[in-house]
Amino acid sequence: MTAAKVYTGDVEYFPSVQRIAFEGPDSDNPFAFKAYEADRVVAGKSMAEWFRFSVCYWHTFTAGGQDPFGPATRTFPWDAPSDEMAAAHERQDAAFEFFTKLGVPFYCFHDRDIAPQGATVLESESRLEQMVTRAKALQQETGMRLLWGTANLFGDPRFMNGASTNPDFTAVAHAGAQVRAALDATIALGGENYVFWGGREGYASLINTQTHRELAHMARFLGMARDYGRANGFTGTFLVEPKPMEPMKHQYDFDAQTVIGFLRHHGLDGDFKVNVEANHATLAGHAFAHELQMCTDAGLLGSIDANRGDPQNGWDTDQFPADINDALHAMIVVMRAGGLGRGGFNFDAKVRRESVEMEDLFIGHILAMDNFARALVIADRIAADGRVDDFLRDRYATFDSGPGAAFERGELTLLALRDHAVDHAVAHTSGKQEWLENIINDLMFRG
Ligand code: XUL
Ligand code: CO
Repeated sequence: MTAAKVYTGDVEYFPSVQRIAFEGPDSDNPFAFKAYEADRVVAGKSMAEWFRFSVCYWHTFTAGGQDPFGPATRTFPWDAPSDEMAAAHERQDAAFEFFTKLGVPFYCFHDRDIAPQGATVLESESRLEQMVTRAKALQQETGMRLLWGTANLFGDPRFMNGASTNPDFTAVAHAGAQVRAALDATIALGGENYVFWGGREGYASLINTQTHRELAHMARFLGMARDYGRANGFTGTFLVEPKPMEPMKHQYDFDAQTVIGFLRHHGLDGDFKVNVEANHATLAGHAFAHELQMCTDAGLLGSIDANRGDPQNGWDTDQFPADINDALHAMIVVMRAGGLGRGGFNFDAKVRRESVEMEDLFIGHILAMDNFARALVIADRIAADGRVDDFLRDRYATFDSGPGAAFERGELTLLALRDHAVDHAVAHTSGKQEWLENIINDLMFRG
């Protein structure tokens, strides 16, 4: 599933790092996997198949650590050429070297990550086409695949008031032009999914916003993108990525349940699913696993942006996912769902601004891949042990037969509920959370 050999272009950008191999739990080599073993079969599927890991272009190859208080702290050698397109070629070579050395099967990009915006719509389209032609050749040479493409509809000042929800129709048209080109790119590269993250789709103040119109425009826009994609051969899944705030105060795609309701209300749920990002869950006041569970229940779990927030910081820190407990609870849900289908685990994550060595980019991804691999193994151990699943099943046993089952089938009236209550007292049954939590902690360290 991963590239057969390491790719290097004219220049080798990461000469100190070779292909990352699995060396097992006793290894102290920072450039080796301790837990992620691509071919190891867990619960009927290889680790590579469970995860379909993906590297994102933006945090790893375009953003060097700039924040509102200071510039980039990492200087990328591929940014050296003064010609923007020459730099884009070098960045693409460096990206494919990184992907193939890390041994992931997938990558993701925004249009502007791989091709710098031109002075006009036409120039932007032609630049993207050039970079897609190059990407196609590199994918063919390495076996790398595209997990998803997307359009950056939040960076350019023309989108400061929104993209598909902009109060100015011409801005909506510019968003449409970008999505058209990004869909063409995704189709040409065999992308498995196409993502909409509505960073500017929201508002700062009701005093200048007609929310009902903006929401209707967003639904219309998504439907137009769906129709264009389907008419032009896109067979993958469209994904909406929820986030409650940042950059806008109120974002329309607040959380998974909001997006699920929106997709169903507008009849988009046959083509669209949800891309759940861990840090966005934190910002919405939810656990990562909660968001995954809501999507699973709705049959709309599409893909995952695997990262983490910070419990003390209220913004999108996009850290590499290092928390085993968080990953474990996510994997329990993903395993029960049977996996992500055409989705994958995309590392929408960045190394800290202070992590300035080029090698740190590898170390961040190795940390995350090992963390999820351990979580998968522990989730499987919990399933095999059976006590948690047995408890969960028994807890709802009153709905499995008799009047509880009739209630679920819709055969009882409110009066029938009342009659049952007259004859029965409620049993005082323990929820056993502490017992279950200790089973999980125990199984985490066994084996
Ligand atoms: C921003 C974010 C985006 C999307 C793609 O918070 O997560 O990078 O994943 O636009
Ligand atoms: Co994301």
